[in-house]
Amino acid sequence: MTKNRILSGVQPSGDLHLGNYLGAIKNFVSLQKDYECFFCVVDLHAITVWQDPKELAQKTREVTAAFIASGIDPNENILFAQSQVPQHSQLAWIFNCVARMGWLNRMTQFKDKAGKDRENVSVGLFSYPNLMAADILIYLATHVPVGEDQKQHLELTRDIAQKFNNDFSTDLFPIPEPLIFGEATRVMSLRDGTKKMSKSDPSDYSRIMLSDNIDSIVQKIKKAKTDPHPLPATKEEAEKRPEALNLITIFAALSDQSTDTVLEQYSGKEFSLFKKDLADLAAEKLQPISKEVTKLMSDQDYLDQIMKTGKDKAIAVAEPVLTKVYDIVGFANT
Ligand code: AQP
Repeated sequence: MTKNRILSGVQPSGDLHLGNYLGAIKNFVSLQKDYECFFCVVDLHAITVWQDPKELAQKTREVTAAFIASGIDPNENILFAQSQVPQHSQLAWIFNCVARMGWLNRMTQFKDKAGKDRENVSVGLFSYPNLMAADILIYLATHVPVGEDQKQHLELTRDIAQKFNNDFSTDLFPIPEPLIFGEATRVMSLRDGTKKMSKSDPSDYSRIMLSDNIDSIVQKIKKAKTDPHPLPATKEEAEKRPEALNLITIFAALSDQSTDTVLEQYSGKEFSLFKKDLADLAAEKLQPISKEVTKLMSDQDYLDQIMKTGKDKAIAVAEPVLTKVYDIVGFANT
């Protein structure tokens, strides 16, 4: 039986944080055995906001290194940079003509990122979900592991696939399923339990980076916002305390336990004790990844070779799909 196919991506727009790891990369690692996987460093998405050209290629290598350091096997999976496979952008243009303005106007991530500066943000930031749909559908991917924040974009991908299939009376595109799982599908800021942990938060103390050393991890967790009460007894109780819930779910995800099991262990205990254990756990899990990233980054030829092989394999799959799409749309084949 052929395996179902996964596509997922991570932007090289800044250093990776615990949200990227627990919401996405850790799940990629656990899925790689059961799926044919395409993992992509989405540099075209990254430039929807300004990226320093002197740093972008290096950051792309860093994300590739983080994939490998986290446990993704570069020989069994296809790792590549999005910009190097032109079929993504070619299909995205067609999807720009399939998706409706009204659909994109509903995207909450655009509203959050553009904020009050809507007139001044790039057109790419607005049409980003169409490119994401192309990233997925150019490989006819059936499943997409993402964090909770990408759920709405994936629904849009499904709408685009469906509309394309209907408009052109075809069944070319599968309707891809999101894979959103684990105890930390939406890791929140350490400074504000109602805001997503993100690369662009101005406060360094809002997030734990994969590259943080032990001291930074300890300091950030120590300073993480909590409330004056001891740890709650149940998940329902924790849900009323967003900062507490965030730290508990991070602990659960890092230790591969359920939130309920963590609560059984720590219910009624002080946060000072819990935070110490959480810092130890985070350091134990993240330090090996960070060390491996540093090691891999010292061998750029190796990383470039992985991405080159990945690019060739990706193009071999994407090219015939694009040819079919061009035929279906009716472009002259000259
Ligand atoms: N806080 C999060 N919790 C769980 N999952 C998360 N992801 C991102 N943040 C969290 C997941 O990580 C994958 C890659 O995300 P991305 O590179 O597209 O980054 P992003 O969503 O743009 O991340 P940031 O950090 O929030 O960047 P900015 O600050 O630029 O917006 C995705 O699967 C995503 O769901």
